Amino acid sequence: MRTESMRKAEETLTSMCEERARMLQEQFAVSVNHVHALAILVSTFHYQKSPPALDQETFADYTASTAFERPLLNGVAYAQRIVHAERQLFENQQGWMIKTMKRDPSPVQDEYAPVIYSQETVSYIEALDMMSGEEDRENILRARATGKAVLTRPFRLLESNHLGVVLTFPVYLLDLPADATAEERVRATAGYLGGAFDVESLVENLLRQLAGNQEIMVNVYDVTNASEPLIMYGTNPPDDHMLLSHVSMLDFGDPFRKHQMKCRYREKP
Ligand code: WA2
Repeated sequence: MRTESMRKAEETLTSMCEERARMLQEQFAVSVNHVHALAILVSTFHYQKSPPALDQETFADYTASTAFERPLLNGVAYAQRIVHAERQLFENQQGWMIKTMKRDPSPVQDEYAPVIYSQETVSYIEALDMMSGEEDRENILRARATGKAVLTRPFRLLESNHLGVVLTFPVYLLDLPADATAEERVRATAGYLGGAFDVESLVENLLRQLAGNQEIMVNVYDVTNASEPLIMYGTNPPDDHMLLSHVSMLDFGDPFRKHQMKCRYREKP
């Protein structure tokens, strides 16, 4: 029998979950929009000026003073596309060697994506070839072929080891028509502007501020593969079908990925 109090509990859970999903999606969206603007900044000041009117110090200053615009990102960086034939000259000019994400000198590859500009909060990825990590590499290839913002599946981020996802925007050497082919896009690729959503600590922070946080448990999943949901936030709860739960849809702006939020009461109401 559905009692009045159960109906009330359900209603409360639904509205708390919807509110959290809306807030998270909103903060995600403003962060993505600002990274988009940074990709345009690199295109404008690094590539449309000769010599480039951007350097590490300017990038670090600008990204530090606009960090409030990207509330869920632990930092942003720009990785330049370097093909093997350019590697020697590039390393001589930079005064450092391209390293793998495990911090070894990079072995020979067809091409690399070393970080040349970074926000100070992620300065540890400077000089690292972002194509040497599986998740980052997949993002880079998909971003440049589509011209769109793309997200990785949830994985453990460098340094913090927190669970998060990486966002990548492509930067091109020239203005491409909206209907440019993947091949044309790859050929025109200058590099990749992106950053990491530290979901484990920054989403925690966001949810902690909301009323009712003690009563409910929130999980976020990457459900791109419906039969194999990947946990993105929260501790995986025991599957107790006796507890009320509510699923709210999330749209993080990458049509290739599907996400959802699942909320439960910590105790039977
Ligand atoms: N940024 C920060 N921490 C990470 C990470 C990352 N990628 N990957 C793993 N841990 C410069 O797509 C280009 C940032 C990658 C952009």
